[in-house]
Amino acid sequence: MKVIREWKTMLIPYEQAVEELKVKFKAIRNQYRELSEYSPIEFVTGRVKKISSIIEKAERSNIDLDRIEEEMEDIAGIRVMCQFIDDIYRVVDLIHERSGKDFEVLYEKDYIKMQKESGYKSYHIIVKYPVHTALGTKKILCEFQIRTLAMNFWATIEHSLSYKYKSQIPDNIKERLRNSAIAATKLDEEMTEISKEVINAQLMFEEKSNTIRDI
Ligand code: 0O2
Repeated sequence: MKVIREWKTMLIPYEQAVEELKVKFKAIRNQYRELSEYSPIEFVTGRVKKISSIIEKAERSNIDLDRIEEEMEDIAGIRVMCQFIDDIYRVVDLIHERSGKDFEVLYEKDYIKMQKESGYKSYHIIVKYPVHTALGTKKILCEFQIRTLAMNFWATIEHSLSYKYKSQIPDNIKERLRNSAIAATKLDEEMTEISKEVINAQLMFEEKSNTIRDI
């Protein structure tokens, strides 16, 4: 059994990885904005799992505590929020383009096309990330979760309810959560439609203005 000091030492590279990766994703977002281009990244957050959550998840998932660094993929977690569903796949492409450079993509889970039983939706990518610390270089596992603002809203509320009910959410609440997940999907689809209509209207307006100028 690790003592607190050993846990803290183990988590140092994870803290560093989260800080570095947040900077990298935020830089992508800022570069789009500087170029006055639409950014598929709305905002980015990151966290290192708390020691108590690591131990709780290891018990729940039957992971030997001596193997958590090899088997627990989300000790370091980065969350990328997007406005629209299409943006998620643009971010996924950006991540693939950087694979082999900043990090190595190991595998991914598309919980948008294959929604979880709870109603949870998000795109997960597990990467191996090299961290250079005072204690040497280490490759750690990190999970990227890419989702829309509506998916994030749903997951945040569902997560805090799960915590409140110690993962024993009553059936009627589970049902209502599944219904609200359907409503969140509808919201995402409607927002996509609205944005397409606004873009088309803008294009038509620009075309008209150009024609008038040509006369
Ligand atoms: P936390 O507190 O967010 O870190 P599993 O054992 O199936 O739960 P696994 O196999 O590690 O998890 O992988 P999976 O399914 O990709 O889930 C990893 C993370 O995705 C979870 O980490 C959550 O952050 C998120 N997630 C997955 N399913 C749900 C869900 O139904 N609702 C919500 N709100 N989030 C979900 P943790 O460690 O469970 O939680």
